[in-house]
Amino acid sequence: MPPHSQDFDLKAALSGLRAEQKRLTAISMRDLFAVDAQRFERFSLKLGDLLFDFSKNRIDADAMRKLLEMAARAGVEARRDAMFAGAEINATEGRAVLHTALRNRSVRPVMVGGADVMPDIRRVHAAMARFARAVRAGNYAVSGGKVTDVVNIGIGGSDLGPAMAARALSPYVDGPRLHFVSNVDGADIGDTLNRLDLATTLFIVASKTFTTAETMANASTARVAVERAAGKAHAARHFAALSTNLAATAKFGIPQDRTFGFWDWVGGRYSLWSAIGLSLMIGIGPRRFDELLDGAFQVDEHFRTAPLDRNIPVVMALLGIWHRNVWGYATHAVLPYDNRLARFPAYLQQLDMESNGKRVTLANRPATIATGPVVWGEPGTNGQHAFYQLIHQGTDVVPCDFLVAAEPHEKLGRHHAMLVANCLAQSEALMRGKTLAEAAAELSAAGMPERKVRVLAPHKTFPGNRPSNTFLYRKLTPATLGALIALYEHKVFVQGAIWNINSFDQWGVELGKVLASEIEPLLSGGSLERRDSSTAGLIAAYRRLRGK
Ligand code: G6Q
Repeated sequence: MPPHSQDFDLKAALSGLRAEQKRLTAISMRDLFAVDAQRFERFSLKLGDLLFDFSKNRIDADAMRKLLEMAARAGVEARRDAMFAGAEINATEGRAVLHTALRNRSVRPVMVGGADVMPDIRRVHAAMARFARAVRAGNYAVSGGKVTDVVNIGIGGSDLGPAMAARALSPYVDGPRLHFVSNVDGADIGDTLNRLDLATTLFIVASKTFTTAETMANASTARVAVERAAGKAHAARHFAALSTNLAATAKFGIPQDRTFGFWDWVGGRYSLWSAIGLSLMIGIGPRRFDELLDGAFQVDEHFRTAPLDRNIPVVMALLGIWHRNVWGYATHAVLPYDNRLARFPAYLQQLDMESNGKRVTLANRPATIATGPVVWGEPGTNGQHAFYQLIHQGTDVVPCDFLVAAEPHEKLGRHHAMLVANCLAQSEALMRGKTLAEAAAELSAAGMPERKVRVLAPHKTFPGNRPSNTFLYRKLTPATLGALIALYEHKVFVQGAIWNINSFDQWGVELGKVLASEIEPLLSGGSLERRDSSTAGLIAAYRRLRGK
């Protein structure tokens, strides 16, 4: 990983930015718009059909210039180039980071350790496409005939991507029905098995390592159920595997021709583009899947080549750092006005929080400034009737990303116009707010006595100046989805580069896994001496409730 450029001092850069913040604290966003008729043009960027409006943030040209200087001095471009070139930028795991190679739609080779990885990528992609076509056409039959349902069994990066995308692209799903089982809670696999005809169901066991406890438990439960329904001899045909651990897939009994591999340089949360996308590919077909890759590739090319100030993921990242490190906002809301993007916030939650939830830098020292924010969100307009109260009037400021399509998939009267109007209204309300004087004037105009106006007006005041970005795209197609995901991937990358952290490991998930394997046998008995009194007390109470 190329280090931060020698002369780059993040703390000094942030303190320079704090001076800009101080200046901007005295200017409302209303004023920023009032004094600059070109503000929208100046603070928005386009990529194909996609418009990224970031004008409703508390920034101006001077602050933006300093942010861009920071990115340049931190060596973001060199790090980006190192990632695309297959350098071992995942330093703690000694791996390259090449999800971009999976959607490299050009003829450019991508070299890892002196070898071009593209032929292998194309080989697996072609095998996936052949299999997907055979399943969709009914040429790959299971014990009960044509496959009607596909269940992806995986968790984390081996679930969230295809599950989120299958929902986002449901208008394009014209193959078998898709289901996703991830949780080790038996309710997940139990409910899924109960509603399926197992004789016509294909299970795809998706696990990079093929050792993940939850996935292995769910896969074994599914196999027992299929063996019972279809007979041992026919059960194997109901399974396919997606993994880098081909020895383990063979041991599970999945033959090589139904095992689709990938590589250690594909991080779990970046793996939708690899074999992990097979369930989605079966659902929407290889051609639509390729469109997803095309959309991501378009963003990769943009990220690789656009100057920093025209580079959408770079600007997204810098605004995030502006909010997190300069203004001190700890969370970031993703609010899609696109109901099918219901799982997009959860997907981005993993992408961002697992990547940048780090407290040690690449210099192996504790991070002394805040890193990744808490990412959360729900689709609008539902959220408006739930948590937006806090976003508008709470004591914390929550920067928001709004996402909305110009064109719906449904032609249903006013629905889409209502949806879009609500989306735009929210960002306008957050930006403008309503002053005490305006609130009071409204109440007085409605005939409220002065004494009551004085009491009620503060409650009806909105501070405004609350930042948001808006993504407006033509329609939620596979290409649009691919582009949106890639934009956020690269945003997270740029932030990690500036914070000088490794965005591609996730050691923080390990400790809990180890403790769970210690605790599981204790649930049915044994000494609790080594546990703290809370954990011991909870285990004892559990045993009593279970009569153990
Ligand atoms: C993602 C993480 C994690 C991973 C799951 C599943 O970046 O590493 O979410 O994807 O733990 O791992 P397997 O694919 O190995 O089962």
